[in-house]
Amino acid sequence: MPGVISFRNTLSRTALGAAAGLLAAFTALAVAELLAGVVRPAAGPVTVVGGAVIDRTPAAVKDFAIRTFGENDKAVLQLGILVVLALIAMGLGVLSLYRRRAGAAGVLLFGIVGAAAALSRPDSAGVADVLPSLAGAVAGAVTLYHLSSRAAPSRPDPAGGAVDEDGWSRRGFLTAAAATAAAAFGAGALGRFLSGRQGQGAVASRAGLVLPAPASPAPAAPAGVQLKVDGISPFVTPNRDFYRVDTALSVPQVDAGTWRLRIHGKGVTRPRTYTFDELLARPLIERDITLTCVSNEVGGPYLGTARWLGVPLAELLREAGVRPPSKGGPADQLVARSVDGMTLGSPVEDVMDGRDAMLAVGMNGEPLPFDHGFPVRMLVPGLYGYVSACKWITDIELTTFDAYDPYWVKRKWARRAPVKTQSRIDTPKPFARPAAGTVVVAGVAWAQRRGISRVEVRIDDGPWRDADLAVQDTVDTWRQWSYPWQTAPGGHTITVRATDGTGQVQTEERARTIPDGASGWHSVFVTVPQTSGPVPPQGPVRQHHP
Ligand SMILES: Nc1nc2c(c(=O)[nH]1)N[C@H]1C(S)=C(S)[C@@H](COP(=O)(O)O)O[C@H]1N2
Ligand SMILES: [Mo]
Repeated sequence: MPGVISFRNTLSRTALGAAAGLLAAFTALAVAELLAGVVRPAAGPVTVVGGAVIDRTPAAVKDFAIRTFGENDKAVLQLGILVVLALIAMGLGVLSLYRRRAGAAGVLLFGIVGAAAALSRPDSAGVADVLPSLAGAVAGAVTLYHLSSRAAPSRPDPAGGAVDEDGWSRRGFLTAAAATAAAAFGAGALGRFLSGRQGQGAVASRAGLVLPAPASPAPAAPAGVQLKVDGISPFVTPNRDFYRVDTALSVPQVDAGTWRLRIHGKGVTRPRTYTFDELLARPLIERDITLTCVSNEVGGPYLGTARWLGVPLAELLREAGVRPPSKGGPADQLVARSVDGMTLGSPVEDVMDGRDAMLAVGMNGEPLPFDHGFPVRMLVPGLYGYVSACKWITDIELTTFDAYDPYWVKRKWARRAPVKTQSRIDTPKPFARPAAGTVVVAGVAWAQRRGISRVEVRIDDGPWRDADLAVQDTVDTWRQWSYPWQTAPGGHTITVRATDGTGQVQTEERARTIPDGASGWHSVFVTVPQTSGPVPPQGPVRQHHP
């Protein structure tokens, strides 16, 4: 009989069950997305579960993820969550063929896991955050219950479709499945649209922003800060190339018009809340500062230099009545909190010692990009980002290191983390085959607050030779260097080390990134071909094993 297939084959029955499970999961996600779009985009189930996974990932695994996937680590995590979810959903779908209630209950259980994840996030807004996961799970459970009734054996098809002798109806199942898929797709798309709309106010507030001119402009960077060497990192890192490190699975889209910054806590005699316009009305400073991530391995990419525009933070603190510990102030830790619940702690002494700690509103001549903390982020030259550079900042609390551990410190990173003296070879690249003759080795060195006074290069086990230094912009920026190397054929290891402005030579001692930043010398292995003439193009490497 056309349209009827006897699904006696357990395999195809299993496939139907798995399909029902997938559809139920899809429905659950779509409904959750829809509700998240209405209440809060950051409360979507994949976002909250991903966030909870990030919060709980041991530092070593997180380090591995950053090393392996770089800035795609979050995409990989989300994909991983979806794959795990799909596998479990298919399992529940098959289960529901035999035990329909158990299958549906399994889906509900997932909603509870999602809701718990949402509540555990540092930025949890309570009920609004558990709603998407719970409602999604109910929708998913109902879907699975009904779909499995279409697909399950020994039950006449209520829709009147053709039924085989086991009670299976392909048409009934397919119709229900198609309707479910269409409805879920619509709900999901609507949810995405609504989430997008929530960000529109933020996008408009950024697009309409005209940054005031600085009262204290950065001195024009001297021409000599940028060496003319191919392959060296540009002195100023363009915003689109600036590294990004944060725990935000969905980048906060903050409307500058409704944004507020509160300053309060120990020793704050005049607590105060600022609007964005109030900050912009103050005299702004503009400074070149190199920002460095504590997760940057020796030779790694997680640092960059920008021309930042912002409000001097020490002045705001002084106006609030804050005194540094050296002047008898009771608070030694400043805890910055972002709209997404991240907390970062900096020494009050450092913030108020005269360095250009700021609440930045501009980056390289434009408002902060959303990825880098729009509308306002903190920066403290000389400290790694995780103890200073709070993006999407909304609250500053004065407290003590004894009284409070911020996010990363709870996860075994150091309470205090000044930037270590480091240097990096940008060119040649590892395993390059530079043409014989003079090869220009070049890169950057940094020791924020102390500056760089010397860079040396060593070929193999030879003597250390002074590199040529570019002009130093400020002690808070990296410094370019280059070294003309007269090559000899063969394989060579190039090593670099820097000396900071206090005369301290960069340590050779290797340290891991955790707890307070990597140390050791960066080296690069290259092969100089025997031939002098033009170098033949390199084909793919032939392995000498199968
Ligand atoms: N809100 C928030 N701010 C944050 C972080 C974060 O995860 N959330 N990460 C910090 C870390 S570890 C670093 S290194 C810098 C990176 O700033 P960037 O992404 O603009 O380069 O931001 C800091 N500020
Ligand atoms: Mo970082």
